[in-house]
Amino acid sequence: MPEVRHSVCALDCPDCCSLLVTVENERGIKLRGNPDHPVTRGFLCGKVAQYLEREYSPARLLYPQRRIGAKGEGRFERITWDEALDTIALRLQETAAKSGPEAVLPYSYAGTMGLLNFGGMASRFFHRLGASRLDRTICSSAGMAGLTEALGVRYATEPEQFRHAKLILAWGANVLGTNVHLWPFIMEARRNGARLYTIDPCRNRTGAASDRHYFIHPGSDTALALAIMHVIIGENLHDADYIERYTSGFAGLRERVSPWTPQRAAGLTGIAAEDIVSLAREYATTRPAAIRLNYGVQRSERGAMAIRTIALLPALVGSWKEVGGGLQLSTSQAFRLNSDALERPDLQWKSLGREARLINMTELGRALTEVVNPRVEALVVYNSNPAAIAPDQNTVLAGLRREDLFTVVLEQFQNDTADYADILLPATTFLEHTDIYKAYGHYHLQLARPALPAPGEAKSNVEVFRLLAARMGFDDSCLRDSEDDMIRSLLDSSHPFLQGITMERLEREHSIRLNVSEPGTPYLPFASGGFGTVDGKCHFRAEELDYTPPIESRHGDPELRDRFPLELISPKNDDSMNSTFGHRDTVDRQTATLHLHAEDAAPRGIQTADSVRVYNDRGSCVLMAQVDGTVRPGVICAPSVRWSRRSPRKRGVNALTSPRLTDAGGGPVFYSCLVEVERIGD
Ligand SMILES: Nc1nc2c(c(=O)[nH]1)N[C@H]1C(S)=C(S)[C@@H](COP(=O)(O)OP(=O)(O)OC[C@H]3O[C@@H](n4cnc5c(=O)[nH]c(N)nc54)[C@H](O)[C@@H]3O)O[C@H]1N2
Ligand SMILES: Nc1nc2c(c(=O)[nH]1)N[C@H]1C(S)=C(S)[C@@H](COP(=O)(O)OP(=O)(O)OC[C@H]3O[C@@H](n4cnc5c(=O)[nH]c(N)nc54)[C@H](O)[C@@H]3O)O[C@H]1N2
Ligand code: SF4
Ligand SMILES: [Mo]
Repeated sequence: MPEVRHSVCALDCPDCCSLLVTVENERGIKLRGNPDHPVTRGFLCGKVAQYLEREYSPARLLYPQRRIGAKGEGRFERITWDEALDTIALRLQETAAKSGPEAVLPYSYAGTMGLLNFGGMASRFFHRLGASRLDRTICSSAGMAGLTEALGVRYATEPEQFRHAKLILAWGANVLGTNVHLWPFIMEARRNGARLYTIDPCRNRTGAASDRHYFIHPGSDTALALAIMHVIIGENLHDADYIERYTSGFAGLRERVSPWTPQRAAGLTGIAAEDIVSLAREYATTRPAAIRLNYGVQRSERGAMAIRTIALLPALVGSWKEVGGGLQLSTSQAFRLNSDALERPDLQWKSLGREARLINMTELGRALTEVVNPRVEALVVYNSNPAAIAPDQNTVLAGLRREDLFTVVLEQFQNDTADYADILLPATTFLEHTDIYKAYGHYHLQLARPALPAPGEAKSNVEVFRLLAARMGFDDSCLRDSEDDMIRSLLDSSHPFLQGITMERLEREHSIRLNVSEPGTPYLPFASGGFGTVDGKCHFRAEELDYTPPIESRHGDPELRDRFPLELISPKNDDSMNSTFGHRDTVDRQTATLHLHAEDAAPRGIQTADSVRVYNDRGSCVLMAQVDGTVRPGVICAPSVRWSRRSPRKRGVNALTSPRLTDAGGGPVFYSCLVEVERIGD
């Protein structure tokens, strides 16, 4: 008889879905969204609805392997776990003895969001070793910095409350593609008369399904937000009462935004002045109005400032006090788990007597080719595919090719990074191991037990680092902890949001809403102040607000713009999860596409289905042109991220992206990228 087991989708997605897996003879035969979960509500996105294809793909890595070809070539031979672990332990010990443990760099991101496998046992292991620490900036650090500047604490409107909004702004947020479980709440609001507007350089499915789509030039959102404030304050549409009670610095804000006329912003953003005026009026006068701000906005050179400025808007119009108002970027900070107990940063003192050096993951290329004292000599990659997803790919690959670099990769599939491994270890999927999940798009904490057996000899990250710790002779008891021990250490927190949430309850209920408000009542984080500042007020600090166009943009460096006149963005592909589904042919085709406008295509002799070479001073890649209305003239869009190993000349879109960092947070600037495009001859 088939049995239904609970699980949680571990992909790097705000929705963090509750899953039901139907299992027969220990084989998964059906995967669906849990109908009883308040956000999942019984459905899954298209990519994970088919996850059993990935689970049982013949391309899954099943055994430890050793590289026998050249780095990047992808030729390997099977070895035993004992051999693999001995080789790794010996190399890490030798490296640490010769050059110091900071010559070892762990590289990981959110291939799984499960906290134990994201960084639990691995963090303990690398802290105990005294390895370099990784600054995990690749996705959201600029946005987090900007949001913290604006609000002091990163709390957000609950997805469940969007159903009460009358106006929803999807601002750099492809809801249908990357956050589809918000969509039913938006549809419910629209059935009750709400309007949905999108602000995006790309008219994707979400833009097409909106009541209005505002094409904005990449990296110009701060100018738009300042002009919206100009109109709101100039026309006296702000919420004087909310401002008086719960904010500070309003007089300065009024002064700061006075030169930010809609006309001025129109030139910078490409949005007509009268549209900016009407958008501002509607935003201030439609009650309640909610903003879904996503991370697209902060992948540009001054992305932190953009997030910060936009995030001040709800305080200006008082929409934080309304059910269905406010703003959501991320909910994750509300999960006040005891991460120090899980990750044990204190172990660094045992190994090094201090904190280890910090290496910014966005600068991996530089870290592998330029950083010294010590040089990175061993790289351990898990939950990430840096050969495809990191910016400035040519430098990253030059680093990965170094013969003196020892690279270990824990992976489920033979992807770009796996091709560069010296030792390649087979990893379990989230359906096969225990983990605990916070979300970044809702407030429900979830536990998952293995729903399916691991195939071949695949092991979880937790298990691999536990085994390695033993091999290295580390005798700290926390390095022998079970998954349940680790979960209990995480739950050991006195924060009121976690009160009453225990392992036993999680086991029984699978998903538990944080105690952010009384059960059944909406959570309004800033209805009456409560900002993360000393006085609980939202500080406008207007003198710090400012807009400068990205260097790599149409209003940026003129010399660069003359040579590379097109602004390239490479946002998420609807059917992808970064590079995770790169083995699928449909995904490969979608991410081989370059959308461009007819006005840019015609003078270059480019037509739909032509092969084109996209290039700048950093590199080039080959894509297939699609001339359509997705973008405006001057902007081109390549849905991402394709596997380079499947791409012509083994280079993907990140061969073009810049190694610059954002204005705050040290994040990548994927969407501030000037290029030129040419048709490849027949
Ligand atoms: N289907 C799918 N879902 C995903 C992912 C995926 O790869 N595929 N990835 C997951 C991950 S890692 C993350 S971080 C989230 C991210 O989720 P999102 O932040 O929603 O995704 P992005 O595609 O990065 O950016 C969102 C939108 O911002 C737009 N954009 C780009 N530059 C600008 C700009 O300067 N201004 C404005 N206003 N908009 C801009 C893009 O065109 C895009 O439509 O999604 C997660 N979910
Ligand atoms: N041009 C461009 N580049 C981008 C972006 C963009 O929008 N444009 N987006 C950026 C963003 S927002 C992000 S978050 C990064 C994401 O970049 P990555 O964090 O590298 O994410 P993925 O490409 O999804 O790769 C995750 C890998 O983890 C593996 N994995 C999954 N679960 C486990 C596990 O339990 N154990 C182990 N060992 N492995 C596991 C998967 O098989 C997969 O290969 O990409 C960034 N790169
Ligand atoms: S990727 Fe996102 S929407 Fe899809 S199943 Fe996972 S959590 Fe849900
Ligand atoms: Mo991300």
